[in-house]
Formats: sequence, structure tokens, C-alpha cells
Amino acid sequence: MYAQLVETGVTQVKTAEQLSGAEQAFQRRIDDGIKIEPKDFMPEAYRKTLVRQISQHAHSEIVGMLPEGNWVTRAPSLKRKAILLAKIQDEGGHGLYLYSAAETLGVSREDLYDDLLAGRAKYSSIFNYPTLTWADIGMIGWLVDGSAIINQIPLCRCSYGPYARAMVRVCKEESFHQRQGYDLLLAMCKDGNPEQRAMVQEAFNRWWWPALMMFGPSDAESTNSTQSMAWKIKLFSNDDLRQKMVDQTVPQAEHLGLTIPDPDLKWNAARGHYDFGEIDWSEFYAVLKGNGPCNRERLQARRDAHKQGAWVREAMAAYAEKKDARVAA
Ligand code: FAQ
Repeated sequence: MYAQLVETGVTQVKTAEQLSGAEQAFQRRIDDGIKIEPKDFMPEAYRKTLVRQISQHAHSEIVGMLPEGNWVTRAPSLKRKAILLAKIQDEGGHGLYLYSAAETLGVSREDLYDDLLAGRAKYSSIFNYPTLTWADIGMIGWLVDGSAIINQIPLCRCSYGPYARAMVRVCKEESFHQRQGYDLLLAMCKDGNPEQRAMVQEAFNRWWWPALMMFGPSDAESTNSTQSMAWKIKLFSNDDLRQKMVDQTVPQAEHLGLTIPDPDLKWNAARGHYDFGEIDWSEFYAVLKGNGPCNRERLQARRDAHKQGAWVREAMAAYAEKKDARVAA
């Protein structure tokens, strides 16, 4: 179901001698921290890698609206509903910035979107899990947006200008999203009754491991990292960012009074980090292959929305045509 959207053609990182003159100059600009802009020379594989990553990121934001959308009508108060609506709208906006950033690389939004609807494009594994209780909404803010921030703050300094600049605003908004999730969980854990605290723990047990999977396969299995890091598209490895997430989140979980669902989690004073248990990678790859709990439902929801929005696209195109004709007359 999830064929690779873009074949970048990179099988291994080229040595300095294997690079052409233009590629060497390009790599020097990257090494010197100079941003690459749309009209600058770039190796084709760099362009394709960016299209792959940015479009997957955009799709994630758009599909990511669905699990939270499930709770808009059931938010427990007007205040929580307004916050949730604002957050979901932000995610839609992030998707649009990101499609725009991808378009600077010579691809069309329509084609990228068609790839998503046809099941050819990837989006983050995390959005293939269900939101069963209100506590899940808190988990998405705290853990999913929390992971997204850790991954995306470095992207504000990545080598491609339009992507880096888009990330600045995205990260500011993700920070609000993370806090609203934690605030929601604090209310349930500190002011709630035993049933509400149990609801939070149960949701935490379901979201902890999938949140760690968001950072991608282990460094040893990450096919794109070496080249993406050489190009400064990625500044940190998947495992380094995952470790940061664990280190940051454990004290926050303790403050909520939650138990981390990992018997192997232990502070390692020598490393200055938490050790944690082995991730179930078979689950991660099953989700990537389209066999997670909600993959089919998510894609169907996007396809239905696309179909139902056809009249809006047609009306806008007709209006633009009419306006152009008036200007030309
Ligand atoms: N899910 O070689 P690597 C959000 C794929 S936004 C699905 O390590 P790479 C906001 C990967 O594509 C969340 N597929 O890949 C929000 C590659 O396959 P390919 C999205 C995954 O690209 C919050 C293969 O595995 N964030 O949450 C995943 O160097 C709340 C090998 O992996 C971004 O997209 C995965 N988790 O590193 C919205 C950030 N991980 O393409 C609503 C930008 C890996 O070769 C509510 N992206 N794969 O066929 C990145 O930083 C990178 O693309 C990584 C993966 C780190 C995700």
C-alpha cells in the first residue's frame, strides 16, 4: 500500500572525490551554513529528498487533524472545545505551509495530494492510532506535539531556506499545542477523580511506544539519515532525538503521577540519560505497510473529504477564470 513516493537515487553518500565540481561547491555552501534557496543549484537527489520529507511532513499534518477531530463534538467544556478547534486549524495551516515549501522544489500540490489519496505517500505512523477517550487528546498534545517539537526545532536550522523558515512558525504553534495537552492532563490528574486518573494512565500506556516510533527507525536501520545529515536536512539522528524525548518526558510523567509503561526504563548516571526498553519495530513496520489500527479509516476520510470538496475547487476555478477574462477584456 505504501510504495515509496520518491526514489531519490541515493544508495550511499558520495566521497568528496566522487562529487562533480558543482556538487562540491554545493556541499561547501552547506558546510558553511549557507541556506539553499529554490533557484540555487542543487543536486537532483537533494531536491528529491526534500520533496519526500516535506511532502510526508505536510501529509502528516493534514491526516493528523483526523484523530483530534474525532473529539471536537465531545470536548468536556466550551473552553476545551475552542482550544481543540484552534489547534486542529493550526495543523491544517502547517500542512498548507509545507505543501507551499514543497512547491518551491518544482512539484505540484495536486500531484502530492493525489499520491496521498492513492496510498502511495507516507505520513507519520502516529496518526494511524485511534483516539478512544478524552485523555487521548491530552496525549496527542503532550506526546505527539512534544515529539514533533523535538524533531522540528532543529529543522528551523536545516539547509533548505523555505523549509527552515516554515518551521519557525510551525514550532511556535506546536509549543502551544504541547502545553494545552499537558494542561488538559494536569487537570485530569491533579483535580480529577480516580476514574479520570486511570483514564490518563490507560491512554499513556497506549501512546508511549507509538510516540517513540515517530522519530523513525533506529539509526542502524535509517536508510536516509547519513545523506540527509551530510546535507544538513537532518541535524540530529533519529535515536538522538528519541533519547531527548525520553529524557524530557519522564520527569513530566512523574509530575502527573503516571507510570511509564516500560519496565526497563532506568536513569543511567554514567550516560546522563534514561535507558529504555526495546521498541517493537514489527509494529512500526506493520503500520508503515498500511496495517495499523486506523490506516484504512484515515485514508478513506481524506478521500471522502476530497470528493466532498470538489464543488469548492470547481467554483474557485470558475471564479478565477471569470476574473481573468474580465481583466483581459
Ligand atoms: N512514520 O531513513 P529514515 C506532527 C519512513 S508532524 C512513517 O529514518 P527520514 C504535527 C521514512 O519516511 C509529524 N514513516 O527516514 C502534528 C523512510 O521511508 P521512505 C511528522 C516513517 O526521512 C501533531 C523510512 O521510514 N513529522 O506530528 C516514520 O530520514 C499533532 C526510513 O526512515 C515530520 O514529518 C514515521 N514515524 O527520517 C499534527 C518531520 N519514520 O521515505 C497533528 C519531518 C520514518 O524512504 C497533530 N520528517 N519513516 O520511503 C523527518 O524529520 C524525517 O522524515 C523522519 C524520518 C525523522 C520522520
